[in-house]
Amino acid sequence: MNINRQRLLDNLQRYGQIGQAQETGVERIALSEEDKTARDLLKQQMLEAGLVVSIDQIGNMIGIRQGERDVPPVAMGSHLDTVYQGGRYDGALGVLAGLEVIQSLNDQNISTEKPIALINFTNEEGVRFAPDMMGSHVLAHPELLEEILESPAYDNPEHTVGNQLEAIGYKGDMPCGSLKLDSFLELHIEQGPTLELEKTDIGAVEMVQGIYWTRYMIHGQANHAGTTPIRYRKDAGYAASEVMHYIGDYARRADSKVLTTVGTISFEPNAINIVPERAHFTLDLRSVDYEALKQGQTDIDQKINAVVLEAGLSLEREEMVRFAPVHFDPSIVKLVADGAKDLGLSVKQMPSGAGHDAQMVAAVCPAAMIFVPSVAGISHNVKEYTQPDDLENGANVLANAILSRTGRL
Ligand code: HGY
Ligand code: MN
Ligand code: MN
Repeated sequence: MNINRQRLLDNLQRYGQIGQAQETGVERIALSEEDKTARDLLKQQMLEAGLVVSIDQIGNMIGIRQGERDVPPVAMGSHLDTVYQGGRYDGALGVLAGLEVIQSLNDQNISTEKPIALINFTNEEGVRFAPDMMGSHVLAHPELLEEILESPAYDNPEHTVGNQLEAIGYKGDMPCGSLKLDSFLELHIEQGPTLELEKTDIGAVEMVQGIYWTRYMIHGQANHAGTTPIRYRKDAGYAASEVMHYIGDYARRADSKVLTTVGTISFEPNAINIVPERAHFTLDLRSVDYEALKQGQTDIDQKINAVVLEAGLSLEREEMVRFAPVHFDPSIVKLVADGAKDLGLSVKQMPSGAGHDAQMVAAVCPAAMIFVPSVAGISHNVKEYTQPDDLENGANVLANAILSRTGRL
């Protein structure tokens, strides 16, 4: 089965204008007005495609296309929320290609034995509320719902996941995890350089690396920049810069198996002539190797404690995310790889550097991912781009994998 290329491209273009950032980017932060606008459009399109639409308690949007048998659906989907100044394909491709598969099945009057589910997961990016992959995480672990509904926005503790879901009208009543799934497939841009460099059409993703997110606050003492001799200073800013350098060097060692990123840092009171009293920063630590991930966290925490102790400062530390590496179901990975080959496409089995909803859903059903190339490997950037042929290829691989999993009538 082939999807309708132009309809998919037009829809990506349409969603790209919801929260448009600069020329080609998108800023559609989870539970924002822009997220609501995109959700409302998706709901309308799901209903027009004949899906039965439900919203669960964490705001996941689930559209079901009935099958001939009343059994768990084969699911596909991703996320419509983005990072700040993000791209138009990260997440949206997986949701809109899934919608396109449904629309194409309808156009071609294809019925399936098993039902099909299309899911838009809440807050995959985690740039406003922790944890990331939030909606898929709670779908897999419903016992976390109450705690995560209380999760405060980084920039405004008055805003919680719960009250912001209510504010946009997507705090649903479907119990999280109540829908059992047969399997799950997520189409996503690679967000890295591998497929383009190796001139390969499709990535059959075998695993997702582990992700640890930690937030730190170093406490010093505000003081006058001109009158305070160095030996009297309790300079939180200087300590933070020493730690940041260690963190950066840690990933740059020749034998390093981890990636480290300090993506946010801020000082208080943050004035040119005041020795910083407090330094806030975050650590994003990733590895395909679970032992290296845990060792990296231990080493970096030891260094931070030593620097803080040595400087007579104090430290606050909060573990935001602890996700172990996830390996996908080999039979679903094979479905992707074989499907790509059947379409005459080149395919590479590979890991994912980025976190994805599929890594959460894999806890409750067999799951895997389909990657398409990112131009210059750029993502989480307004210049994120994927060629139309690659978008179409990815959607066709998704369509055929779903069809073969559902059993075409
Ligand atoms: O952080 C990640 O890897 C994903 O984009 N949420
Ligand atoms: Mn994504
Ligand atoms: Mn992302």
